[in-house]
Amino acid sequence: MQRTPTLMRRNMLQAATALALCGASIVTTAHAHDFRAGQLVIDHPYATPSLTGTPNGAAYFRSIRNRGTAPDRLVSASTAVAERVELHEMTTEGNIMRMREVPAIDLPAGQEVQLRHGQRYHLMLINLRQPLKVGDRFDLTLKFEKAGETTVKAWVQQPRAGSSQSTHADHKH
Ligand SMILES: [Cu+2]
Repeated sequence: MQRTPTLMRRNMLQAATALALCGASIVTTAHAHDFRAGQLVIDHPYATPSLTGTPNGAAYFRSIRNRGTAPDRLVSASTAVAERVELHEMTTEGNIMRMREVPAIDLPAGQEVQLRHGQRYHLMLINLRQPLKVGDRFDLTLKFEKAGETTVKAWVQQPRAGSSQSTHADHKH
């Protein structure tokens, strides 16, 4: 009978260790999240908080990585939080920054395309149905030419200090 308490104690220790490990992995994934669609790795979809009085918002990714041997393209996106989503390219002409809608964002084979705030491309959320606040999460459905459709979770967060000061929320369409 003397063995029982020892055994119980060991089991409790194992349970505690398992809990600790489990907790650790939850903490790690809370800082970044990624999704797969075929050969594509969609890393950390996020959106900036919307500005009061502006109808539009913008969504970004840390990157989309194409691990395959064939090129793919992001051809459209949609979300319940906005009337529609446009794929935008930012260009600088002289000192003027311009945005234009593009039919697709190329994802070359074996390459990682950066789609962060202040970089070449972003997703424009046209006519938001609700304001986007820091900490919110929303579903964003992406359609790729080859990898098909996939729904990812976008996190609303303040862009890191030092990134481009331009907000795309106020440009006209
Ligand atoms: Cu835009």
